[in-house]
Amino acid sequence: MSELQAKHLKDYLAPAFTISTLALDVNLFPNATRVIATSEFNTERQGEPLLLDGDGLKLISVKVDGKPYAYELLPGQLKLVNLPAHFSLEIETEIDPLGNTSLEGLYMSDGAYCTQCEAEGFRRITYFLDRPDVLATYRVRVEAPKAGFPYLLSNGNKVDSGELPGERHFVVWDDPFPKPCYLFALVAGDFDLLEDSFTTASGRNVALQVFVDKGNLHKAHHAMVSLKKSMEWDERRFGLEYDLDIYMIVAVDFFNMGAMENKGLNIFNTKYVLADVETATDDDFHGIESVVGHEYFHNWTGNRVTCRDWFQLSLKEGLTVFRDQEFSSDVGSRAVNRIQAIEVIKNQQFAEDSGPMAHPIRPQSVIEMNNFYTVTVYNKGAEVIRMMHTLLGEEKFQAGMKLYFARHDGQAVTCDDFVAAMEDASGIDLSQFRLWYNQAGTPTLKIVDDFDADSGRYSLSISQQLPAQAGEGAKPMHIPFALELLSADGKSLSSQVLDVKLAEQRFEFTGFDAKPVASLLQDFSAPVKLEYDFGTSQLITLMRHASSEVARWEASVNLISRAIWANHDALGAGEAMVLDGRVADAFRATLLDEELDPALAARIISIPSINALIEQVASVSFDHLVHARHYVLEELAANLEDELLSKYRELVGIDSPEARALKNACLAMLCRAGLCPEALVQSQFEQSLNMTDSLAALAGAVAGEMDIADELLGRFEARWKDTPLVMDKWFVLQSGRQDNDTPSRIRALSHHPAFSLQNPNRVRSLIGAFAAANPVQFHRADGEGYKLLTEYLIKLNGLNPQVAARIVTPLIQFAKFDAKRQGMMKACLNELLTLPELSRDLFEKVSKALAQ
Ligand code: B3K
Ligand code: ZN
Repeated sequence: MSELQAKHLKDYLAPAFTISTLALDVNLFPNATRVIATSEFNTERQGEPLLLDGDGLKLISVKVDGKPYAYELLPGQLKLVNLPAHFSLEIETEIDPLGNTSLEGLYMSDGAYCTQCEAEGFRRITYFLDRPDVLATYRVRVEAPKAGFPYLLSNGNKVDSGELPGERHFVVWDDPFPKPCYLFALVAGDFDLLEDSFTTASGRNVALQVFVDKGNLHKAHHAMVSLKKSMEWDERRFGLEYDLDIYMIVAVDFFNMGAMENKGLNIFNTKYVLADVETATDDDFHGIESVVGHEYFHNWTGNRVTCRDWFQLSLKEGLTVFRDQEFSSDVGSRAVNRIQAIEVIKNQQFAEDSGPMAHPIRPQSVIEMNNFYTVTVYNKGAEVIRMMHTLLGEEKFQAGMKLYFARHDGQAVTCDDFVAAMEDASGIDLSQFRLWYNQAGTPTLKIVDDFDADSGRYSLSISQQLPAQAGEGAKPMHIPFALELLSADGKSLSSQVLDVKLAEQRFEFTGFDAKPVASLLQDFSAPVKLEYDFGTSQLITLMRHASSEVARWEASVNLISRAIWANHDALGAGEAMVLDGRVADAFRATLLDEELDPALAARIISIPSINALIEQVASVSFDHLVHARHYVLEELAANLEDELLSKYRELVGIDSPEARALKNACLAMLCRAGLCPEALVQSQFEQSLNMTDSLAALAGAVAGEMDIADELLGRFEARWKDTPLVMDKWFVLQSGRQDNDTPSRIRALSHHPAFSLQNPNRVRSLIGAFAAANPVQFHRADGEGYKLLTEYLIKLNGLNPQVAARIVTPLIQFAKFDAKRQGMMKACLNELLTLPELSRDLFEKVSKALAQ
């Protein structure tokens, strides 16, 4: 059980040994790859034993300074004693890439070899100091058969290659930048190659290469364009240039996450590379641009300056998400990108922050590091960087970035080092702000406002409440609170950012003729919850007139959520449901507003999901919520039927992502309310030349439970059965169906020829999407939804623990549900806990949930 024990940040010790260089010789065979690792070690703490990490390795030999050396094999470690201050260590191991279904370390994806080493996968390749604060330069020799493996890739620059007997060949790569082993990568296979180049601001020429599965070259262009845009943007906005002569991206179909920023050799999930208009939606195109950007931006924030230990993960991830969000906002719609980021926090991160896996953006203890690649570390981490940006402003923030790189280039550092650079460069005191790194949970701001007509004084009393997750003795946070005040007829009177720092704080504003309308926490200036008694007319004013487009969207979310909760409560009290006519009028005004970006209008008229609604309250009567939401949706659609249809018709044929977004939002609303003519869906399905429209039509038919739904699903399947990424969309639609046959349909589909439990994309589409995005069926009163997920978790536990632990999330977030549902969810978790070979990944999440 010792390996199930948590590691703690407070126990961090600098390594006793350092490694200056590593020569890695990898001789590839599917079931018996030979790895010879030769490292130059140094120590200033001579006499201490050397403990190297290793996992699933067959040890062949150990030599120190060229001679066989005694060793001891411990669980997960290789121990050497009596070592000199400087020595060379040669270790030979054998590994089994073909048998590796966990997709960590070296594995095979559709006949190609590839690696994934972050966080602790390098120890599955050789015994090593598998920790991010050990930085070495790497020279890698890869050897494989010529047939099937014409490309042999690793980090850095290609320095040698040649033919070998037995129809084999080799390539040698040299990476001059010292790096931790989690950034090591190796790929061997046969690919189509898209090539281009980029000239950096200082005039250096960089070769750009995107490797994709044979036959997919035409789908690699958007990724290449995105890469060049990213390189250009990072120079322009952050003054950061690329540093090697070559940048490679390889797309593989079997991949646990989105992509990986290995130095000079990114490995990507095909989902974030391959796209053409026939097979990828507008959202897919946007996702590719943002992930290509994210991985590229890691070259400075992550690779050149890396993390001292894994508790500091947000140092690179929060910052790099902030950078990719800024990139998307600078090259696309800032408002729409901001709305997407806010939705991730409110709909997913708030749930994590109040659930059993709650952790600060810098966790203090971890059992399985892979469980901490979370929306908290990434997305709340990015919000924390964004708050610093708000407090400092762009100029001082950039000065802070410059100082950070000047101080720490080539080092492995902490989140405190980052904040110190921001503080020192700006002269702004961030001492209280640092609490964001320590305290978990979402603070709530309770707001009461008041207007005194005689003096024309408006006041806001803000009290800050910290949740239990923040820990005992938690202190008030430093919260940048953006505020706009408007006149009742919608004129902007003032905009500012308040520094909320105390448990209770009062702000006064003078010179008003009448009570102003407040737009609070504008643009979500901090990741906190608001408790404030908004009135309908106030929200309608904000929806129409707030200067911030994001605030207009937010007002709409508030308006519609209030209507849904009022009806949820009415059902509980046995009263009739109603919808205030002003809500429909406000939506109508949005639909008819010709000035508004249609992509933004699409967001404003969309109804919050059930999961999003659940995050707004402390406990929910689930069936009433589903009923109330559906009622409001039907009422709205019925009220706006003419406008929705005519807006739809107006936008048909306009070839832009923005127009498609609004057109398909209108379609979705009509379909869900049962008001869409089948012929309209059918003709969009048949006439569409792009995946965005054909998928929207198909989704509409399915959501509207139309008679033609099955026929259209069948036609879609027949056309795309050999295109896995498109079949994923089909699996998602099937797992999202609302009828009671859904669990049995999913079981049947898991035997579909296009499905494989070994492929994470397939698992996420059919099983993960069911649990995370089909709450109506997942939370069925008979418990069949929970049972279905558990069945697949049991299978995945042995195959791919990382993916299993990711999709278990909806099952551990049970606290807001009724006792009966909670009981059924816990029974499933208990069943998992008794599995004989429960992985660390699942153990950590399941045991934390049950301990609640
Ligand atoms: N750094 C990787 C994620 C690694 C996840 C390991 N379980 C991708 C990224 O954030 O860019
Ligand atoms: Zn990242």
